[in-house]
Amino acid sequence: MFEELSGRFDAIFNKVRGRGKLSEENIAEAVRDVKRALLEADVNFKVVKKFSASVQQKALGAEVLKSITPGQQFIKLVYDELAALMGGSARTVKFHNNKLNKIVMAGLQGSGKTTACAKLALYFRKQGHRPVLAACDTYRAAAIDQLETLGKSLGIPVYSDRQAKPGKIASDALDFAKREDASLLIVDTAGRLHIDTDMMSELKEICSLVKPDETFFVADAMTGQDAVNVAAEFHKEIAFSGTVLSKMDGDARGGAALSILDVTGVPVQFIGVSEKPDGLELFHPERMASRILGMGDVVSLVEKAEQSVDLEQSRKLEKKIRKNAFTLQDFLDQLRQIKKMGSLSELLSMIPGMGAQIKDAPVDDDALVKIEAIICSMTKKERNKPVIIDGSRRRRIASGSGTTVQDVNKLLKQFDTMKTMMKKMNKISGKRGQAAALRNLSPF
Ligand SMILES: Nc1nc2c(ncn2[C@@H]2O[C@H](COP(=O)(O)OP(=O)(O)O)[C@@H](O)[C@H]2O)c(=O)[nH]1
Ligand SMILES: [Mg+2]
Repeated sequence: MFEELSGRFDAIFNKVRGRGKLSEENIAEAVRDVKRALLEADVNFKVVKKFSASVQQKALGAEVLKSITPGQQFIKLVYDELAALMGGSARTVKFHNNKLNKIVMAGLQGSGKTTACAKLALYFRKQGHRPVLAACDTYRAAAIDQLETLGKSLGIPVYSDRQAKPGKIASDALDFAKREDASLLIVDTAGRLHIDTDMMSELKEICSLVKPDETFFVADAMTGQDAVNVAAEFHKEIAFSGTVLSKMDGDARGGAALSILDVTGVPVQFIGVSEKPDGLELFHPERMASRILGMGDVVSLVEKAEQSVDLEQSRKLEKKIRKNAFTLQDFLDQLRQIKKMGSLSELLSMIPGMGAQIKDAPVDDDALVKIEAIICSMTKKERNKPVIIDGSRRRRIASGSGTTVQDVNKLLKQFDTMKTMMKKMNKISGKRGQAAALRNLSPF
């Protein structure tokens, strides 16, 4: 996400970080660089102008110029402004209890509305809601099938009527939701390739019948400024309450995410990060700002780790390390824990300071697959007692895992080094040593 913009900020910050003092000229230069970086990331020019004026004015204030760490202060300032530009803290949807909550989706064709319907239904079901979906896109026949298929795969009821007009479907869907004892109705609507009056009057009619608690505008992040312009047009016609920015997993440059709130006055609430129904995340402006600025996304990383790592297993592992009883099987288990957390490169990009480094030295997620394959081709005995793995066993393991003897050698050597390191750490001992050993456990 936003690698290019991150790279630009990294360079700008490196320049200011190194200085003991910042002159007014230094600040002016840094602000100019920030401006250029944002424009290149396709941020709306009015937004850029306002943003850089504000940064410049604040940077010339006492905190930055007189600070003993002016570079850091400048970075902090840009971070604060960037987070504020995207809306500060995350905004969650407020639901009513004991009442049917309603969401209407709006946006151009292909922006990701239908996908977002399924994603939101799944997201809110995880929070204890009972969602149902309504297929009000009668403009394209396949759209109804698409929603029905998604609903079926997730076990979420979908209301459709291939003969009726969108308005009728919407009002019938309200009854359907009541019959199903749903707590949430999400209404999919038809988009068009461009804004047109048909689409808008259809939407307005649906909204007047459904009386949604939230109207979400779905914008394709890949389309940058276009998405922002369309959002502004839509907002004039139907005042939507939140934005879902889809396709943030693609090579979106950041323009939409950074401009849409300022231009429409409505914050981004969710981002789409994959085509799959679970590819939806709550949008956290502060975390996004620190990610863009290469400050890492430590909070997200910790949350992700907490979700995936089995605490019981970690404790057992710690014990084994202390007793020098760490085996290749443990190594494999550890590797799988890491994989559960996502791809290695994705994880590394969330670690502060890592963003720029991994861009130059791409982390090879395939290497992990290889290691996994090699260990899987070993017998239980070999995994627990790698010293028995002689030449002929190495050849067998290599051919069994589709790797080479060199690969097997390399892994065994790495494992050996790791064990030696653990032993050393244990000698230093104490909690600190163990923690360090655990941290160094990863094979990279
Ligand atoms: N990579 C990616 N693809 C998405 C995302 N959201 C939607 N898509 C894809 O974008 C295309 C259009 O989505 P769709 O929901 O049918 O758009 P609609 O016309 O607005 O209903 C489909 O191929 C989706 O799989 C996303 O967050 N990431
Ligand atoms: Mg659709």
